[in-house]
Amino acid sequence: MLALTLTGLKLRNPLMLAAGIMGTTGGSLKRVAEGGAGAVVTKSIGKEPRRGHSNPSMIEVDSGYLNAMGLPNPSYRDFQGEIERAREAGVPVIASIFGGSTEEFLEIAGALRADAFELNLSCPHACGYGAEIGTRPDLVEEIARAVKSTARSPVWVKLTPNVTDIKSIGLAAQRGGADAVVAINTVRGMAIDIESGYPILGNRFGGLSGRAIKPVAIRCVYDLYEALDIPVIGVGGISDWRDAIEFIMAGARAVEIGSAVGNNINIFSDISSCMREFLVEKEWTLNDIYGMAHEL
Ligand code: RRO
Repeated sequence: MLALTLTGLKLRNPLMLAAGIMGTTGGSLKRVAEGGAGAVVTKSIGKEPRRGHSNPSMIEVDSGYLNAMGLPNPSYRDFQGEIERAREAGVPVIASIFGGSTEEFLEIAGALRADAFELNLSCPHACGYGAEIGTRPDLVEEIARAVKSTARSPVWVKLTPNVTDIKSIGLAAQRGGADAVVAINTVRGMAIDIESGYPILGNRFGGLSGRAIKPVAIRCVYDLYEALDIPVIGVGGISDWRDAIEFIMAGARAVEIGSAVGNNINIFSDISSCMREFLVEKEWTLNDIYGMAHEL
């Protein structure tokens, strides 16, 4: 009852692990898949190994987390084995990839094999990467087009909410041939230690995730659903089954869950059983609730 086909991938349910959480090793991705996820997305992988920003790189704040991990990753050259191990769980494995140029994206997408690619054009705090590229529609279109023209797997583009008009970026991804957009990455933020007067994060600034950003994400998904023809994948602050339903009603074909996995690794099976019960009680299908909030 929750199964769907998303950009050609068969998912047993619309609940996926978001990039950045438990996504660095095949073992942890596999464990999340065994906890009921319909698909899993890896930590963002780049061309060269990176240690990331200095600590503290993740802190808890009111209703969420602030992170400035700084794209730590082992490089795509050392990552295929992790994807293969994750695939043992039998669900699609999506490689989140980042680059500083079209050529870098092409190099990585050309070398890695995954069930889909999620292009990270939205990390809010990495010089030369992520949102520095993803706030420019011309570059988003160019990168989406280049990767799509060579990749053997579907191409998703993950969008930043830190723009005036997310629809214009989503439309650029669609023009470039992206198969789906993913909304949203973290919201720019920072915290200051009042005893010392210093910013707390090693990088000073970071990205806010968790419950606090859900209304921002819902609005982005709602707007993108109206503007685009390709599917929108919703992410941002999902903590329980009601949140997942809300995203689908806003227009998300599927959702990704990140911060909340830290508190409950079996959140995917918990949410899917509650979603099933809700749909049965209401006599609705997944399709019935998809975009329901637009049917006014
Ligand atoms: O690694 C990070 O610091 C990071 C990434 Br790649 C991202 O896309 N979003 C985020 O909040 N942190």
